[in-house]
Amino acid sequence: MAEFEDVSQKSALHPKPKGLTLQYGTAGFRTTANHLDHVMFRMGLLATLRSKKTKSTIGVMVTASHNPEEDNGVKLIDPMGEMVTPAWEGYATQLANAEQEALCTVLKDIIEKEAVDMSEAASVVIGRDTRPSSENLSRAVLDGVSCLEGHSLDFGLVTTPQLHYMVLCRNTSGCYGTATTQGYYEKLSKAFIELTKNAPKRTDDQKRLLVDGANGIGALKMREMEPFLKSELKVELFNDGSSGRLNYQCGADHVKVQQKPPQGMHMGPGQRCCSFDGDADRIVYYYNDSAGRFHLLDGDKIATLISTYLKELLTQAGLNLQVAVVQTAYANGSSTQYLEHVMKVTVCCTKTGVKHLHHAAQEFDIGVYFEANGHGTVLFSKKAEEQIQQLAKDPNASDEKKHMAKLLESTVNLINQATGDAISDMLLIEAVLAIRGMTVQEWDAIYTDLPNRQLKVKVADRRVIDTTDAERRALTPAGLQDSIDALVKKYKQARAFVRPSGTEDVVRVYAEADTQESVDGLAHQVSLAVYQLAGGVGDEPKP
Ligand code: G16
Repeated sequence: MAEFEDVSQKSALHPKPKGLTLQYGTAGFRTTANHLDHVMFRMGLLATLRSKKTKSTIGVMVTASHNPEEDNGVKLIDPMGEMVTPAWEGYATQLANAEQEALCTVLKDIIEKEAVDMSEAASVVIGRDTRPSSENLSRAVLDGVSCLEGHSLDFGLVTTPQLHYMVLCRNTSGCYGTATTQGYYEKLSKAFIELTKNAPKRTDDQKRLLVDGANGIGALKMREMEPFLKSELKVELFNDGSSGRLNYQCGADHVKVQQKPPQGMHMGPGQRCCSFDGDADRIVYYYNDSAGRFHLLDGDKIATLISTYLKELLTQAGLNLQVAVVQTAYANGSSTQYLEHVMKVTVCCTKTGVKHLHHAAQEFDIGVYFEANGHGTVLFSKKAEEQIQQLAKDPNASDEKKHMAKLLESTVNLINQATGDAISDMLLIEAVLAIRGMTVQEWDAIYTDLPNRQLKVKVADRRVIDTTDAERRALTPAGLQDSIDALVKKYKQARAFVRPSGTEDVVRVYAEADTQESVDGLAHQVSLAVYQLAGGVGDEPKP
């Protein structure tokens, strides 16, 4: 086939460093940017095949999200805006790792296995974050698409969730929304303004929100969106990319892991603040109290706020729809306890990675999913959306119930159901707080987090750690889980687990216990166990 000659020729312009092997991780490929040109070209090829196979638009986002600026990566987006399926993740790994001379054979194998009709048209949309390497890497993706005669549309600088949204809009013929950034701003801001009409009158101070843009794409897009919000939200942007480095001492990951504010933000006591991550698909909130103590409101607190709000609306609307919350092993024990025992919602736990949470959330009428790191959204089933719409226009329903249904409709419109979205989540949180007349302190007081700590350990090969039970227990290396169990027993209300990261070359350690001192001790001892039993490299972890 002519296109294979083209693939052979063009792939020589995007050579694979010999012997380099990469794994499609938690959210695609991620490594230092200068190792990724061939991967991008090949993901352009794969996205084109996926588009031919599904007869739909596929998305390719060039980003390494929370990773340092010198890294880069790629996320593939399936037709309904969700992450690509596990089988195609496998193909992505095979393609990325094929040596130059084997590339066409691997490609042909995938075409055969998936019975891809090469005469089908293909459409691929591409976006990128603000990393200096992203522009060239996205050109490599475009090269891959054109090699297999796919049609491409380059959205340039967009947040990851904006690209997910574009894919979903295009594959629903515009039913989900208009597939432009303008369409995205209009849809979300209209819903936000509708919702905040139901809030008690707010002062400018109450509308004020400090936003840390992680020196990334989220800051640029927040600036673009601001005029659409008609002063219903008064955003003050910090770390907007005009000087600092991407994710350096700022951004959602830094704030969550370090449990401290980002650099450069001037927070008055009680002031609501939030941080986006490098591609604006995660958000965490925080404030300093009058004693100067830092309080973090992470994905767990966000899930609690949103699910409480939804449950209340559903009860008042008289709709019998099941709300469930999906979490991961990182969810703070207090949040799970509160959701299960006080709110009485179904809670389930999946492996890390939005692809797993998204999938689990689809099983419920309304699935609220959030990772503790602030990555999440809400999924409404078709049944839920239909019941809400019917009630909103039911002539026999009471005004009160219709009003609740209208609030639910605007809530649905405000949420990016394709994936977790910092901007959409932020607007939803702001709307909920406004409607309920709630301060950030009152939100924080819903439950108290157990003290917790996250650490990273460098090992020679993180794949030696295999886990089970939604990553809460380690199967290998031998003896590691027994050591963790023994350590956990020494502390009160304690829990700990370890897992290999799928985005960074580290093993992650998580611990929680009754006091900060205990949890810091436990996390350190578990890190030592990882270092000793899983082939630690470099200096031994220090307390
Ligand atoms: C990605 C994933 C998240 C995951 C995070 C960390 O986030 O989308 O679901 O929680 O990586 O994953 P790991 O612990 O495996 O490194 P992002 O925001 O970096 O794309």
